[in-house]
Order: sequence, then C-alpha cells, then structure tokens
Amino acid sequence: DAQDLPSVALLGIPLEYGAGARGTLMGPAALRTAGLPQALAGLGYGVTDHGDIAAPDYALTADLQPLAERCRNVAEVAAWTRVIHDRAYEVLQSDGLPIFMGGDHSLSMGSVSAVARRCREQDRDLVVLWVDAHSDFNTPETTPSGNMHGMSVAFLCGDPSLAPLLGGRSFPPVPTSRVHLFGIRSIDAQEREAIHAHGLGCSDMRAIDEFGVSVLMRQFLEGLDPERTHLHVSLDVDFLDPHIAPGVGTTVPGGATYREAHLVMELLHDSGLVGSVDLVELNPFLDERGKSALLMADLASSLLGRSILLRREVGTRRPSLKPNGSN
Ligand code: Z70
Ligand code: MN
Ligand code: MN
Ligand code: MN
Repeated sequence: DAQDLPSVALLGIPLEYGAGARGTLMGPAALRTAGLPQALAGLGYGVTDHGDIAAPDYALTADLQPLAERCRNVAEVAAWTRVIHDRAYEVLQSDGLPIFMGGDHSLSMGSVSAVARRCREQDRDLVVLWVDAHSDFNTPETTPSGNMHGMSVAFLCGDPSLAPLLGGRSFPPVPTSRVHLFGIRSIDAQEREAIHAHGLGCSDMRAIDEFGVSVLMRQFLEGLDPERTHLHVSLDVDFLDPHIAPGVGTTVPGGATYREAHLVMELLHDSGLVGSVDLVELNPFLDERGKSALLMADLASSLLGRSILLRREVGTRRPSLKPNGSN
C-alpha cells in the first residue's frame, strides 16, 4: 500500500575535492536530470529534495597541517566533511530515508558519521555496506595517490590520524566487524594488509564470480540482527562495469553487470534493513549521454522497492497454464 511507504529525503553534495578527477560536483544535478526524484515519487514515496549543500569556506588550520603533506585538498575536504555531517544530521532528524547524492566518495565521511551519531542516539546498530570497486581503506600513511575518497572507510572506522577532519564533532566509529565491502577488485598493497588485520567483511569480485551476488548478499544479510540493524548502503558508480557506467573517474574493468547490480539492490530492498544511502562518484563530465546517471537513478529505484511493484503487476497479468487460445 503506497500510503504505508515512508518518505525519502534527498540531499545533494556537489563535492569533487576528494577525487583525482574533477567533475563529480555535477553529480547531484545529473541524478536529478536523470529523474531520480520523479522515479521515487512514482514508487509512492513522499520525496523531499533538500537541495545542494553550498560550498563552505576553508582554511588550512593548525589541526589539519599534519595531514596536508599526504592528503590532497585536505582543507577543502575537512570543511566539506564538517558541513556534510551537520546537514546530514539535520536531515536524519526529519522523517524519511535519506539519500546522499554525490559528489565523490569522501562525502561519506560526513554522511555516514552523522548516521553513526544518529544510530547511537536511537540505540541502533549501524552496519555499512560499501559497494565499490575499491575498499577506500587507505590512511594518510598508506595512500599512494593522496586522494581522500580512498580513505573514507578508514576514517569511519576511527583512524586517529583522520579524526581532525570533523573539527571536534564526535561520532561513534563504525566497528570494522560491521563494515562489509562488496564488489572489490582494486586494493592497494598496504590497504589489503590493513583490511585483513582489522577483519573487515569483504565480498570481492573473485568471490562474486565464484558464488554469485545472491549467495554472498544473502549470507551478509543473514548475519544482521533485524531488530537492531540500520543498514547504510554506500554505492560507488565504479562498482558497475565501465561498459554500462562509464561516467566515473576511476573505471576498473570487470565490474558488476546490469543484472547483478539490480539483483543486489533488490535483495537489499527485500531485507527491509536499509536506512540510508550514498550515491557517489558519478562524474557527468565523463558520462556518455547520461547513461551512468540514468543507471544510478534506476538502481536507487530498485533499492527502494520498484521490483515489488513490478512483481505485483506481472502477477496480475501472469498467463494461465492452459494451452494457447484455450482461455
Ligand atoms: C586508490 C587510492 C578510489 C574511489 C578511487 C583508489 C581509491 N585505492 N576510491 N575511486 N572511489 O587512491 O587510494
Ligand atoms: Mn569509493
Ligand atoms: Mn571506487
Ligand atoms: Mn524489491
């Protein structure tokens, strides 16, 4: 029943300082142009678009100075992280499932830290599903690129060297046992060691090829307590194969197919556990006729339950089993 559906809160985060390539600041506009708000409204959700966060002023303050050598644009990213956290926290207090529309993946340092803070207040267990070609578990020590979108998971798990980014705001770090990486196929050497040392869950592409997305997704979901879990899904465009989603700065071959990606979203929807979502790394400057933007909007629709509606429609039109023409 459409009236029982919750509302959705959209928040645009036009951020590109964390990425190696420019252009992700156009992501929120492209997701809107691709029809994301209308698609969700079409599913029966009440949609509130909170607009885009305005670019904050920034300065390389003393607390950030130690990071400046190893982290590109650290003053800009820190200023954004703080304003994203504050705005996301406000949006989390209103009704509705928030969708954070990026923007590069460093935005999750702000969005997910706010979700973690809200979960602590509501006595919920935050679990983070990181759907990405990359594990984004580098630290200022290990980063080969200096790009801060490769450090978001480390920040969210409480890496002390990245703590100054939030400028004194506090959030409960996400326990590494409650982070699951999905679709991973590009990890730096020291990052790999850190993932093993910290015990993050990981369904990499090797496992996906061998067992399939549904087995791995079901195993992951079965491990969650349905009474307590708030599942945050952080979806990076580069999870998808570059042929179907070229609009991203860091394409990695061998990504998820159209059907795998939709199935992942549908299984997540059916779990009933998804409480918040990041859609990140869409780079419209690199896209082809909007196809990546359209696909991301489409996947968000599957994540919020479109297939249920389709299934109902199909169900009412299911052909009878009698031979052709006899009904
Ligand atoms: C690499 C780094 C990354 C996203 C690229 C890549 C990180 N591990 N993350 N694209 N979303 O530079 O740290
Ligand atoms: Mn990422
Ligand atoms: Mn990535
Ligand atoms: Mn569904």
